Amino acid sequence: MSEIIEVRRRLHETNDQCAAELRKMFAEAGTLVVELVSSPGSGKTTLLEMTVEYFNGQLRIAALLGDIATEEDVLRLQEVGASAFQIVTGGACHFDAHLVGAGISSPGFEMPDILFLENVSNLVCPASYDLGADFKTVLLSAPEGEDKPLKYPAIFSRAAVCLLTKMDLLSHLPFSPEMAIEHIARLNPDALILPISAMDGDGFEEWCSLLERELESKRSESS
Ligand SMILES: Nc1nc2c(ncn2[C@@H]2O[C@H](COP(=O)(O)OP(=O)(O)O)[C@@H](O)[C@H]2O)c(=O)[nH]1
Ligand SMILES: [Mg+2]
Repeated sequence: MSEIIEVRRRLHETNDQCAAELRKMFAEAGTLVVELVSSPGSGKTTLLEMTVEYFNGQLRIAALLGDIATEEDVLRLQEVGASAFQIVTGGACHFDAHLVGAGISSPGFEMPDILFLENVSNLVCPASYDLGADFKTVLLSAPEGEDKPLKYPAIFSRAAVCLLTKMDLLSHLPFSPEMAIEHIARLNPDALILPISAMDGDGFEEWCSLLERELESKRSESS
């Protein structure tokens, strides 16, 4: 048992060293790095598609997309004009910093203004890994239920931004955004919680303004 704990500790240490190197590289390049975490189907790729469309070429946006298999999401993002790279994890349920390092070494990758890391879809493992990002954003969609922050507290405690997605479905579901917000705020009083809908665009202006502010503040800090 103590050997397993020792191996885990060493794995996390090498991950954290790699994440620190990535963070330094991103700061030098003036690149804002945002990690997206959620269950499958909560709307991560849709959020990215709409974010790219919102900025309409004014900012250079790239994404590393994690899936166990397929390149479906890369094609979706390339279609809207983003620079997108697949990280097929070959069965692993999360990114680690080394995979992000490999992703940004892909042929054709150029440091963008904003780099999104769409992690492999689940609310468990991605909570434990530092990827060198500026912050984690967790998405909770209305069909998943407002109890998920209580069941998966680590990711909701560590994410600086929580997006409540698919708000256009509220009239069809018993989901209570107020209760979801209460659960998240109890775990993470500093989290910024934003209800959004990709169907009618609600919340996207706030989301994109937040990205612009964070990019500006990162660049003024590192200059
Ligand atoms: N009604 C509704 N559907 C959405 C919304 N956002 C995403 N979807 C749909 O949810 C499904 C999964 O979205 P996707 O972005 O692929 O989720 P991901 O697995 O987290 O990347 C797709 O069919 C989307 O069209 C939303 O705000 N409202
Ligand atoms: Mg996706």
